[in-house]
Amino acid sequence: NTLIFAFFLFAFSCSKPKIYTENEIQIIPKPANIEIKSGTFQLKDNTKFVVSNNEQAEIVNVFLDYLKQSTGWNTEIVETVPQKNYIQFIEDENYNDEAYNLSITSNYIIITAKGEAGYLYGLESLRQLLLPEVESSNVVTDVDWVVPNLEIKDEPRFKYRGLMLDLSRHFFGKDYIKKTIDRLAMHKMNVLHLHLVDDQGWRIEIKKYPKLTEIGSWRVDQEDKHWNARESVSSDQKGTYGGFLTQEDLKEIVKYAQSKNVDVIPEIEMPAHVTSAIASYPHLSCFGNHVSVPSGGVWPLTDIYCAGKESTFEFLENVLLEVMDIFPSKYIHIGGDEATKTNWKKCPHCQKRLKEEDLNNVEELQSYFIKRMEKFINSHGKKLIGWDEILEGGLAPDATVMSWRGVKGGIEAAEQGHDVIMTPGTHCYFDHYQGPQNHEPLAIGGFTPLSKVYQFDPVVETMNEEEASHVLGGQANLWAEYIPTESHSEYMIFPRLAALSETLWSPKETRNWEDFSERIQTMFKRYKFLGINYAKSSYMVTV
Ligand code: TNX
Repeated sequence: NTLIFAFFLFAFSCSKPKIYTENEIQIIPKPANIEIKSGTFQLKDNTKFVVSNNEQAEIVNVFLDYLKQSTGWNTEIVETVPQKNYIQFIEDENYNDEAYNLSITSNYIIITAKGEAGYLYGLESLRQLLLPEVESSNVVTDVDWVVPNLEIKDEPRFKYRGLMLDLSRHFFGKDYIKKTIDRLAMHKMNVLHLHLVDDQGWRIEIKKYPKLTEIGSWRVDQEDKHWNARESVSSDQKGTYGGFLTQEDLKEIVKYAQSKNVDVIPEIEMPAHVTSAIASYPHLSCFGNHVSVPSGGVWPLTDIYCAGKESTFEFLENVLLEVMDIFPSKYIHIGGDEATKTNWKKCPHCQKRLKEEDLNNVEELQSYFIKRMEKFINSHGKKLIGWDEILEGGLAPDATVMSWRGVKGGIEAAEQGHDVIMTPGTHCYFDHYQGPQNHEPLAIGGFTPLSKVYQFDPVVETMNEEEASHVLGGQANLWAEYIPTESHSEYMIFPRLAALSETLWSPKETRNWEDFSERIQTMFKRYKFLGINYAKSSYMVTV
């Protein structure tokens, strides 16, 4: 009798559809709204993907290439809805740009969105409902490709969700950048800011000025242990460490990024952090002294572009023309940070400019510089972004401010009615330490573990509604002085990018550290399958 009873109990529990609990849904960033239903959908080798336009087909094709790696399936894309077991894409103009709806029933999955971004994010969520084995680059057998029935309604809290890679202090090539774009999309991040110019290397081919990459992209040594202790090398030594991206490389990167809803924003630094440019073309500085591309840090930054000579502006406009031709982004970042203006005070050209323009001091001269560049950039239909130093001496009329010295620059810019991207060093600098310092690779300083990043909020409490509406979002910056290799770069980015993605995507009310720190465990498994050298230490220490 007991046996019969046990049998019935067993049969009953088998026939009862499984209901997932909320903590079994481990998507990062956490979706705005999840409603779990009973039952599951089984993904199989004959599951059909149903599309009704090219946009949908393109996004699905990329997903199927990825899915094939772990499943080995040759999944079909069709245009007519089959009887059962299909994943259908539906276009709905009423959705916001990046919003999507993911509806899973035992018979079908429907992803509804306005366009590519929404379809992509719907699929990224579906991906994270599947077991981490789906990230494997080899076919895995014995995996139940099953997902819970549910309804996800999701859209981002902020429209700007970025990561900056510094390609100057150490050079990172095309393949690594494309890999990073994949990982940004996986976390529903949508901006890659490329820091292409700095003292230690010019990293973008400019056809009109070939010396920028013949000379400016190369420096002497590649020993990186004592960044600040090193001296500049003499100008007759030819550099061996470095590299640059050709215009073809960059166009390829941009195109790839577009397929993943990632906007690539180029940064062409000015007027400081440009020793590499001055090493290539000495006349760009006030006194035309010959300098070489430094291997270590340069401080103070006195060798900067001359703000008096017309030839400086002619050079920069020609550079920007080529840059704007490569990058379709509506934004051009012109840097603007950390200019020491001692040369401007002594330079006859700059003094003449001050008089002519009726300026009171060199801060106003920097403001003149940036405003002039903004006019040029605007006249080509683009918008200017600059680091928060561009506030000094008066902000250019339509500039977007990237606030890095804390949030105060951002607050000030928002008060003046300007758009703001928050990247405060306290929470968003991924070059900082993230675990116990004795056990971590050498870093620039600071302490920004996972939990600290998770506490980030781009909107400051004191802001009123109008000011808050100017906060476009936030960004992590990975300055690369101490980061010589790709695996080290990954180590600094992951898992902190996961925390950042949630602070920028998910509604503030859904944010919960305990819950996140459980979901991140599954993300670690995904990172492992993807071969990402993530930092386990980042999670060990909480602040
Ligand atoms: C300041 S953040 C800089 C960078 C350095 C960074 C190191 C900013 C706009 N400028 O040039 O790499 O600190 O954390």
